[in-house]
Amino acid sequence: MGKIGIYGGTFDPVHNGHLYLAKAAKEQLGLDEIWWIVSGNPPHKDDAVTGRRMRYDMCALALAENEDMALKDFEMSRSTECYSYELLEWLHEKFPQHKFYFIMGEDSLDLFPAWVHPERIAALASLVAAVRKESPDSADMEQTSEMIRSRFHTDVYLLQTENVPISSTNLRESVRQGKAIADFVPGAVEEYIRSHGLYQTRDYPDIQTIRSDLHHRLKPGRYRHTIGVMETAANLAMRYCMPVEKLRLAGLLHDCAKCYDNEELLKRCQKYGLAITEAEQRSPHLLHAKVGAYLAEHRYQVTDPDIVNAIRFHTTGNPAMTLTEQIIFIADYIEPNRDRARRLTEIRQLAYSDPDVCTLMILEDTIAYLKEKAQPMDQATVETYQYYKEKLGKTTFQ
Ligand code: DGI
Ligand code: FE
Ligand code: FE
Repeated sequence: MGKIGIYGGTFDPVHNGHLYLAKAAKEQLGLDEIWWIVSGNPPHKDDAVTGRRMRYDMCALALAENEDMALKDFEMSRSTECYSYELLEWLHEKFPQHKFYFIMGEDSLDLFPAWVHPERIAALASLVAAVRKESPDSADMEQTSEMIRSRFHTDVYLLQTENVPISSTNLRESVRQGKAIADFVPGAVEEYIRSHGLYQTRDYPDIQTIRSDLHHRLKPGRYRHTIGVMETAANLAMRYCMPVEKLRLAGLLHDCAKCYDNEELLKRCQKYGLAITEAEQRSPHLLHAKVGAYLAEHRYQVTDPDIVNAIRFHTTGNPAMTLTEQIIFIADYIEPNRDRARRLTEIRQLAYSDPDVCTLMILEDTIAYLKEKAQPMDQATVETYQYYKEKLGKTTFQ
């Protein structure tokens, strides 16, 4: 029988205060493991909550180096919010051998009786709440916990904690104001928030204006493809709880430099001061990605670096792409007007279920195609392929 702490929450984003509380619970109660459970997205539309996948990914980064902290994925397939009593009933049924300790966010003990079915929670788990050391409320907390003990016939543990003045709400606001948050979240989480452009309300340039500009500049077939990538990127954004407007814009702009021929691309690289790789020298069409990224920033006034990079890497890919970059890379390959690639049906399906495997298959097929045509391979293509192959454990699908 294991003593398992259950730590559920929105974690939008996960921060050092969460880690501190989980560690305190583990140490003070002698728990074997803490199971972190990231809540689903509420069914009503609520822009304040980031997509579950991203909140989950941030927790994975935060917990990567903590062996006794386990990130559980029980709710991954559920789109609706799961009440705590439902979660505990489910856990109790699946893991009858364990004893559960339900860790409550700070100061929520007195609200416990107002939860949905508190008696069912209390029947299946001990309750754990944090009291700040030397807090004037600690006497009240003792009283509250006594009341809950006798009313619900369950153990209630009070953790002694330092005052950790961090909240997810404040962190979101800090990011919005451009303030540093490095002191309050693990480094990898900070990097994730930055690279995904989370919690920033950005003013995106007007899609309609750019659309009509591209309608004039691109050949009809290229324009059709562009719209196909834009809509496919929007679909994938919905699938992965990403900002739809942002992905549409990235899709719309990804081939914005396709109106230039090779000579013009080389000329513009020189003019804009963009470095040219060996493969690009020999296959200058590759440069439409770099030049496109430059135009997005300077001609179309895109300020979001994640969008600019998605355009920059859309042809070759890049190791450890952000989800935005990956979606554009994939959408470019699978949009409805595409019909030549082999394994397209399979790759299209994977786009909506496993973006990493999908990315790897696209790279495999692109590399096979380049070999067949004796085309020079860009270093970025090779490195991206190796990165995803390694990430997925050497699987090949040939
Ligand atoms: O611009 P699109 O045609 O919509 O699509 P894209 O930007 O993905 O470009 C696709 C072409 O680029 C396709 O013919 C494969 C080629 N490509 C991808 N990686 C490399 C490459 N060509 C060379 N020479 N080297 C690469 O590493
Ligand atoms: Fe392209
Ligand atoms: Fe394209």
